[in-house]
Amino acid sequence: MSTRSDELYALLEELARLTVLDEGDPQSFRARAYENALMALRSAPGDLASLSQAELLRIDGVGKATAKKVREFFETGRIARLELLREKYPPEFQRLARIPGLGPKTLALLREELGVETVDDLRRALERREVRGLKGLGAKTEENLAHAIERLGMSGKDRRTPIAEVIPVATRLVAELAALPEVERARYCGSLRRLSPTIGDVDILVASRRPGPVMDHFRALPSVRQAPRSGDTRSSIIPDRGLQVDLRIVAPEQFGAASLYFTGSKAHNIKLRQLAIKRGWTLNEYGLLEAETGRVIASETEEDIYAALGLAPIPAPMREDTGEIEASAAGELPGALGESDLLGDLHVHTDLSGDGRSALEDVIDRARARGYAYLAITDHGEDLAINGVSREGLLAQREALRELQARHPHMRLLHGVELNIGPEGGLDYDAGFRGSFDWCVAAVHSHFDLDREAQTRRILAAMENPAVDVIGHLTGRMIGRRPGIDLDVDAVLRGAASTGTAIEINSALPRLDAAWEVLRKARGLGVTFVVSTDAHHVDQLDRTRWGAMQAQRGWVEPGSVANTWPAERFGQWLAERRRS
Ligand code: DGT
Ligand code: CA
Ligand code: CA
Repeated sequence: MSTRSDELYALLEELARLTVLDEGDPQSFRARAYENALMALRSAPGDLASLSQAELLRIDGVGKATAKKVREFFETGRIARLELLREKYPPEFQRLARIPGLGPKTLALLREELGVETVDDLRRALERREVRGLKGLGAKTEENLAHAIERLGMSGKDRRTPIAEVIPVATRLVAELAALPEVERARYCGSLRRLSPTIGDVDILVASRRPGPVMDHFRALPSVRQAPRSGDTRSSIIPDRGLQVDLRIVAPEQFGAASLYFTGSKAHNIKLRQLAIKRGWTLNEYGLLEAETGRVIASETEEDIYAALGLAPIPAPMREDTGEIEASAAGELPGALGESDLLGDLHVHTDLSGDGRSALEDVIDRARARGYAYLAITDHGEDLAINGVSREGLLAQREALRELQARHPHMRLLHGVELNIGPEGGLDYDAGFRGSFDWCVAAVHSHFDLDREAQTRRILAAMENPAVDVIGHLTGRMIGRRPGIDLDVDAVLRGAASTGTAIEINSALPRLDAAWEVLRKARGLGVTFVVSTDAHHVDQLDRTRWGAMQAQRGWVEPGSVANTWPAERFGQWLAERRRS
């Protein structure tokens, strides 16, 4: 996929989002049209840039308004309508739309009546109890909004952006920089590279011998079109969504030292520097140096620097100073799960689910192209409103899957389902039908506000159900948007170990669930994990890299991840846990 197309997709997504805001209607017909067109464009073959408006219109799902904008983008590099909307709804204002319970209509009302432009404005209006005076809003709304703002940590200078919103922007910037002739290497560092769930700002590092031209190019890049905020340093630029980007440019031989420094975390760096000082060295963004003479001991790669300090290389997601340096020195660092260690995907939707977008055959082809030895298709159980699938629907899918199995002798196809865990731990369908699946994910999709005791009971009940093989996205959190259910994590982990139920590491960036702190607590308890994508579109089968990094961040041993096991061993494990 070309970077140009990726940029177009990002702009169309933004256009849909801002159209909802502009029309004050979450069901906006025009926004839906952009979204549908986006989906169609993503799966259209060939180079979009070469298509005329008429040819674009021939793609099923692409209407005239979108076709025009696609042409406009490829001809001028911009979409005027989007720029208009961006002006009307600055990033600060857009952040307001992320507050749960604050729909576009209310937002428009707050802006008109109270001049609310930012989250801080809203917080002040809430404190002054001005919101309850508005039409249709009461004291209860005030309370809910205040609670939501506090819970999301959105207010003030320490507000953070969910990683899912930052990765696409940062990836695009890095690709654009890497394509410049003066640039030898480019990567993002900071909390983003450590897979922190929320991001303060983006730190991009470039290796180049000609920093001047690189900085000029950077400013001229399409996604960095907006002017730098006044008073900022040379390197701070705000592309979109109010994100700040720090660009640092170093000489190629310093790339390792600079990567280490700007990846952090700060606490990790400080510990490393202490190790250096003990040896009479200094460590900074330019290298590991002899303190007296300034002689360079190591600087080109991170591995060189770790080695000189007597350490095994530490994967970026682990660098939080939670014992990783000590473990590395003692040779006790957990193995680092790699994307390529995953031999199958065990949580995948097709368009049979209301929210699935890809056909069964396409999903299977893509999984095979990834070289998988096994794949579980897990569409939603019927209890899920709108998106769930009836028993008949699933039985028909089972037939289709059996036929496809004959065409794919080298990949074992499991017919699975994603069951919904009810408030008391009940599940969809009846025991007989549940037991007829090869693989059952069970996950929470409702009742997020029960207390800890009830939530814990509910999960434990699901784990004890003989049909359930794995608990999907353990808490149901959507990072920065919805907190997960409150759980007694220790009890849940013990339950997983004693029942042999696996815990999913969900690779979707908005989820990254179970959280890394939970994974860390599981160490040594004998819990089995699976790393799954929860894909709703074939492209999302590729997000295993985030799941693998999340496993690293949680110190999960690759050997305890069931979908690293060869098909035979995986099959044995499944058969055994089903028997007992
Ligand atoms: P963020 O942006 O709040 O999500 O978190 P980070 O970790 O990206 O922090 P940021 O952007 O302030 O700094 C990027 C990296 O630069 C950080 O992870 C470590 C390094 N760094 C920043 N300030 C210091 C410092 O005072 N001392 C040391 N040793 N390293 C620092
Ligand atoms: Ca940062
Ligand atoms: Ca920074």
